[in-house]
Amino acid sequence: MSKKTFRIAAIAGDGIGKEVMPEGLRVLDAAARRYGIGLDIVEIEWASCDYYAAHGQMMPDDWKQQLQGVDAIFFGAVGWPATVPDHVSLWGSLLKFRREFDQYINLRPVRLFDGVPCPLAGRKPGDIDYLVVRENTEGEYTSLGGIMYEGTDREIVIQESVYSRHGADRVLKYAYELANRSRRKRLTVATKSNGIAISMPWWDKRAEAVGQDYPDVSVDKQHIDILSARFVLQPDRFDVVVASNLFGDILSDLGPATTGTIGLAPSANLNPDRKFPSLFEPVHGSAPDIHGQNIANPVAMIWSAALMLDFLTESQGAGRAAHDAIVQAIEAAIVQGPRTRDLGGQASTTEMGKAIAERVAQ
Ligand code: GGG
Repeated sequence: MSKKTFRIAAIAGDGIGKEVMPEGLRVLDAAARRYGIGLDIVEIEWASCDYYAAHGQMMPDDWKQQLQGVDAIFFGAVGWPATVPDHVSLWGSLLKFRREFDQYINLRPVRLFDGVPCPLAGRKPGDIDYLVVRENTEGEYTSLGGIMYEGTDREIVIQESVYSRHGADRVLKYAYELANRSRRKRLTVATKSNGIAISMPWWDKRAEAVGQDYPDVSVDKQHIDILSARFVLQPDRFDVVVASNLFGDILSDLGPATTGTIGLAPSANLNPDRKFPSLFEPVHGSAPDIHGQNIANPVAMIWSAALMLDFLTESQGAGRAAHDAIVQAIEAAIVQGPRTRDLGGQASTTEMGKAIAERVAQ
């Protein structure tokens, strides 16, 4: 039987996306060679604010056709607010991918690595190790609404949130499945059913209904405010956390911040049905403040590459081995160096990327 070659669209995007992408590709190449995984990388310039400056839109009209036959998208970062408003760049690229490719799961692992100074006093590796499952196609992220009496002192703005039973149930089911396979079998459901009095009690009810099929999973519904405080005060009580689009976005920046730096946090935007390509990207954005200096931490991009290989191979054989080797190489590089500045070192993005790639290749 001939070996499958995976076709990957590499989209660096904006800002530090262009600096961490080469390191992600370097490590992917090292892993593919070592484990005999066929990769065909297609580098794409659009889905960036540079493309917008030249064409007045983030992506070409035929972007979907151009991605035909692609197995996954490896994405850097989007946003360059000096030239394109953030909501225009986000809705014109990343959110289009998530919606049109029905990437309804945004899986964001949060983990404290050995060797990283933890901002939470007394916490050690193992104390912070959980998964945030963010609903990724609906919720608070909508363009439904409008402004009335604009520019007057009677100005009114309405912005709708949208939750469907189909959308909530499928992300809850995914989170229950993960919790059921986890060591602690614990699921935390982020909610705000005391204040957001229609959609959040409904979300709680869907969590109960879907949970009927998972009697071994213990479920804890927590309001988003206290849940955020507990991410800081009691991170060891979390295992799998499921949240709406906005709550999940906030939690998955807060969680990594408690593990030292958001520069470590990867994410997988998944279409678990595998009908469309999934997208793998660091949680961090384009960071215009540090762009162009070759100092950004490439780990989030590199860890996202590991998640991509794991997903593409359905956690089997060479893909699983490559995933594990990349994560081990990240851990070793963090402990032994070289480390980027956010980890207390002086290394450049390139030096850290090379150090991880060399370990993967060994
Ligand atoms: N690599 C992630 C990225 O570029 N994020 C930009 C951003 O603002 N994302 C918002 C979101 O994930 O909803």
